[in-house]
Amino acid sequence: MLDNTFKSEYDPQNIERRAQDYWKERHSFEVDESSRTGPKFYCLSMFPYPSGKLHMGHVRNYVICDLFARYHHQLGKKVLQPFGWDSFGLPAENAALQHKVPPASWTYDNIAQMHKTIDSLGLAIDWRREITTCDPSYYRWEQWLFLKMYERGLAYRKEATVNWDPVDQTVLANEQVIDGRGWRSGAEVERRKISQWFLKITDYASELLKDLDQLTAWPKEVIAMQRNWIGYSEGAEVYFKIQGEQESLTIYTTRLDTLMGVSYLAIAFDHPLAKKAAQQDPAINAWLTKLKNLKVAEKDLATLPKEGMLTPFVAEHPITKAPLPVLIANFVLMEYGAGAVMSVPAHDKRDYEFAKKYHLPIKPVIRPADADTQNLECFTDYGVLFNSGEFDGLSSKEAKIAILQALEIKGAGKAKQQFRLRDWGISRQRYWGTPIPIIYCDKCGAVGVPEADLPVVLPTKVQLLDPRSPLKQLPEFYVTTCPKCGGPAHRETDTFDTFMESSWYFLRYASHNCTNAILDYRAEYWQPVDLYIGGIEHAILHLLYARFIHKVLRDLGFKIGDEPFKQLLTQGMVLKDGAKMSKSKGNVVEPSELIERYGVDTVRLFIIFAAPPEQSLEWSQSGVEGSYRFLKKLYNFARGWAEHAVINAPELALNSAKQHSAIEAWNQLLSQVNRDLASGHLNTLVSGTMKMLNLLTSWNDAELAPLVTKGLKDLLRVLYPVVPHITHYLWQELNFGEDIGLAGWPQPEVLEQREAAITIIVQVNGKLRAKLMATKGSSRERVTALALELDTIKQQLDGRKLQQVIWVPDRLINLVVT
Ligand code: ANZ
Ligand code: ZN
Repeated sequence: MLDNTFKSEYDPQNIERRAQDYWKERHSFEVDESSRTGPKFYCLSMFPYPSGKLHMGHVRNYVICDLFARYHHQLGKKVLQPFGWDSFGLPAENAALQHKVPPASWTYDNIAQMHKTIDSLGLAIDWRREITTCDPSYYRWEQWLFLKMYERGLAYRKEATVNWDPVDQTVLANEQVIDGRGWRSGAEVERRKISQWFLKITDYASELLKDLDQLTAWPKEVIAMQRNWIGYSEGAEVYFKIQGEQESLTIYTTRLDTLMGVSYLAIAFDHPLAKKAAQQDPAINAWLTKLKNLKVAEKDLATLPKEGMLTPFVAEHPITKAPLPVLIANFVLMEYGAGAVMSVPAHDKRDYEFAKKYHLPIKPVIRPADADTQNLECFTDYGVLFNSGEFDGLSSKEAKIAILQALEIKGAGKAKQQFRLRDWGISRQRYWGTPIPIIYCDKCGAVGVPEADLPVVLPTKVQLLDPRSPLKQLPEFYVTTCPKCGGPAHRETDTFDTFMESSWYFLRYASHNCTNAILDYRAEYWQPVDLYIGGIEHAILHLLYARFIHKVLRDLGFKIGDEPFKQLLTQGMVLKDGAKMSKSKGNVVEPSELIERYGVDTVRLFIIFAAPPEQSLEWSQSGVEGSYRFLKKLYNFARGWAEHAVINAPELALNSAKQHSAIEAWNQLLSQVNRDLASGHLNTLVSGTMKMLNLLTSWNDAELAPLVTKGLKDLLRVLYPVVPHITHYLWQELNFGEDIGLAGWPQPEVLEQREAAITIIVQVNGKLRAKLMATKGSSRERVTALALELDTIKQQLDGRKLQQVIWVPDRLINLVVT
């Protein structure tokens, strides 16, 4: 009866090859919008950068995603799980310099290599939809999208600061600046202003904020990070008169309640008033020049010690008319609010430090509600006003309103909302990226490349000799004619920030082969992504940019909804000996080596079992071996069952108490694993299946044996999303069917309904002695017989005579004995 392919030993290599061949031959995971009924489920992991090697963090990401994809498929949904490569970016340029290979061939070689490892994972991916972002068929639509945004005023050019390496003569990305020096040349990095392209994400700031409320299935901390980054604040503008000046100085504050405690005003070093001060005072001029040429990377600016300088200007308090000094301070940012602040050292930490350093007055005006005065030198909470004249006694909340009214009457202020979010700078002075489709003409200015001329193809047969972008040295690329006037012109040689590619790839998977538009009805069908899985390091920028671009595409007329990702799962890191597993730490475990040795099912099982998906996973060799042992045990059990049991024997009617309690125990485990999966507790799902196998192993007598067939069918299906290969194989070998992936998901309710087992209390002389399980509606005789079979009742009745049976149907049986 045993098929000779059912090997005696667990042989993962053979099993996994067989399962993967089966899926490939049958195109099991290719999904079309019209095929198979049932709700859709779009399951996506963040696509990787093809650095060359797949690491354990990737594997964890894809295994978790694959588990959900297979599970939802079992639930009868139409599941889309695509894959692709985020293949533009700096590492390809660095590798090109180091190994003297063109970035394109380096990238495509890496993709081929990583493809192999991914294939061995046995993921349920629809490979027809594979996307490679450095392919012109992909980025042409990104260029199209940019041009649409340019037409609508959502893309514009302005001067912005970059990190300039004076030795390598090139702009550096922030990550290429190490301790203020160029990563390669070691030269001190300068800040330079050059003209760059920006996308107006600020136009969408309030919607990006408001729609966070829709994202109820995102981790709370990610929502908080997004909210902080957008940085909405409600405050007021106040206009301070400057003695002897026409124009007043506007400041932005969120603490109007502290107005009566202002002791000075502070302006940014690049504020127009600071420039004016510099014209009058050479010392100021010298200091500003120093600040301007400061050789620090953008990212280090915020960490500089706080410095300031007094200007000759004197401001007037709008209510008290008291004179206030105006200072230039390096912590005031020109880009935020009004580029100027009213400083209240008694209630703001930064103002306090600054006032101490420069011996400026400190005037407390807010006290805690439960104290007569302010006892801290710097009290930053809300409270009750004092020292504030007509506003004394008001709460901070009341005072904000009252002071605003007073200012409005004088024309000295108004309410103002503010976002911290800045427009998105997308120009990169790099080679390996999507060319920005713009042509510069002396007559017509910056002209968009006509749609018919797209894509602007990035030349790939290039040799990188130094870190400068070769595009700037390739006249065959940049010399062109103006699409408007036909005159001589040149192309933009900057490329897009690679966050551009990852801001819409999840839409393109659906419409992967659409040649006449960026998206089609299929993107509308699959949106939103039902479950998106990736690292927490993308909690802010990637997700924000993707949400933004999604909304832009919606506004271009695609019916894709307001938000791209319904549920977000941020997976934890993979650690080894407590440290992040990484090449630089030299503690990497190679996925491919492990897979060769144990098979991918073992790796999958370990990854799922070792930690809940959101938490970090500590690598453990003994854990891997434990997983292998479990699979071997499962295999041997199934094989033993096939040898000794009558497969497909009719399941016996459940008629013994023992069977009922076995079924009850089984149902409990099945309910538990169902709950675990629904709530994403994948590690306890696995421990549930381990208990299930133990239970099955214990059903080794004649009475329970008939239940094992059903149990094994359940167990294999529950394990299938975790270890799809071995379960696929056993399902076939046990003659349960062709394809376990199509056999559905075992729900405990189904079983409960069928058996409708209920608990009946067994009393002896009115005292509770036992409980038993019986089918609902069982007769008095049947329940009596079941009760008399119970060991505890047998002991109770030993030598006594049954006089009477009191019977409450479906609830209680009382055996009266003498
Ligand atoms: C007076 C004041 C008193 C402030 C006080 C705070 C506490 P958010 O919530 O982030 O919007 N500010 C305004 N513009 C600034 C700029 N360009 N650079 C640096 N700081 C600036 O913060 C708004 C607060 O940040 C404002 O409220 C202002 O200081 C400061 F007890 O005004 B506040
Ligand atoms: Zn022109």
